[in-house]
Amino acid sequence: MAARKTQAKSNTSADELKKFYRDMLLIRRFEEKAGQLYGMGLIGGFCHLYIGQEAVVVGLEAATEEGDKRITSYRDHGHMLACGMDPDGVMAELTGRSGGYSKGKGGSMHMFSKEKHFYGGHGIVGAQVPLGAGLAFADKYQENGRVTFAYFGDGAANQGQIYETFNMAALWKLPVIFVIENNQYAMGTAQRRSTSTPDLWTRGAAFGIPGEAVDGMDVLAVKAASEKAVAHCRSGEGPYILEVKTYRYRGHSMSDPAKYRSREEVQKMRDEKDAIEHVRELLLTGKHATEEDLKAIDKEIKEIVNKSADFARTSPEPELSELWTDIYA
Ligand SMILES: Cc1ncc(C[n+]2csc(CCOP(=O)(O)OP(=O)(O)O)c2C)c(N)n1
Ligand SMILES: [Mg+2]
Repeated sequence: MAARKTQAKSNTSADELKKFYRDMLLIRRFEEKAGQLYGMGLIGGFCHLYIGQEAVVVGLEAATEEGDKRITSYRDHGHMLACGMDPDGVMAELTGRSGGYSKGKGGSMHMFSKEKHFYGGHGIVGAQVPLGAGLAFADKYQENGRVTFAYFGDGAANQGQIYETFNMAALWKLPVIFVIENNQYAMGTAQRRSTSTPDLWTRGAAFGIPGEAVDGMDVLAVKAASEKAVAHCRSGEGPYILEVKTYRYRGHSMSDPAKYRSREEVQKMRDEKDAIEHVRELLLTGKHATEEDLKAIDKEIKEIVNKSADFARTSPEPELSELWTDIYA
């Protein structure tokens, strides 16, 4: 990895750094495996990988408490793993098997876990944002002190429904953190080609919603920003916007020919900004872990991911009788 300022910040411990390394690596290896299964024809439909963006969700989750909620777009496998959903159930949903979180009937973009307070997985760009405000409305109504994380992309940030939601969330002081995962592209459209201002976090100004931008390739910076945003929401001050600057290494989805950016651009991010390498370096240079310790974590993750792939291949397809269950009619 090329030179990068890697000073350990004081708001972490060796154990937490190791947990960040482990949690981010789980997402990366899981997604690499999903990409392989897709290539083998075992996953059908759309499949949007989260590789490169791991520090966003892992850093944000570090400030959550039991009962806090999360809702996101179709680029959702990382969010599921980061909030503690079972890799077996997620992978089996990708392969459309009965052991999946939606019994194999939802696929990559439509998984939920009531237990982990994960409200999807939404294929319609931006649709999850007003739903996220609705979750926060319920929490405010019940006065339970919970916070909702509503994630969306830089492309979604240009939609009208986002601003209708900002208005209501600010008016009613809803405990919702709007997380803009700015990975610089909306499908093949670079942010500079679609967006009038580069700083998306300032978009709340018209509604009196505070916010900030954060380096989404630095998990410690994301965690610190998340703590601040959560404290703001829990104290009853209303919504907060976090624009997390990140980058996706893979195509928009598995069927993206990636003609809109150069290989060099992607390689430069991988070499200079990779979030997992960053934490690895902090662990080693700070002598919080040895190469052997990290190898043990790598092995553990590989086993978890291989097991999930085996489960996803061997779990049976849904019974025909399932065609008529779990549907609104
Ligand atoms: C309402 C709607 N319009 C268009 C699409 C097609 N579409 C799917 S993803 C996407 C780009 C969204 O980009 P961004 O919000 O930056 O999220 P990212 O994919 O980068 O995570 C588009 C236009 C859609 N799914 N829904
Ligand atoms: Mg984007």
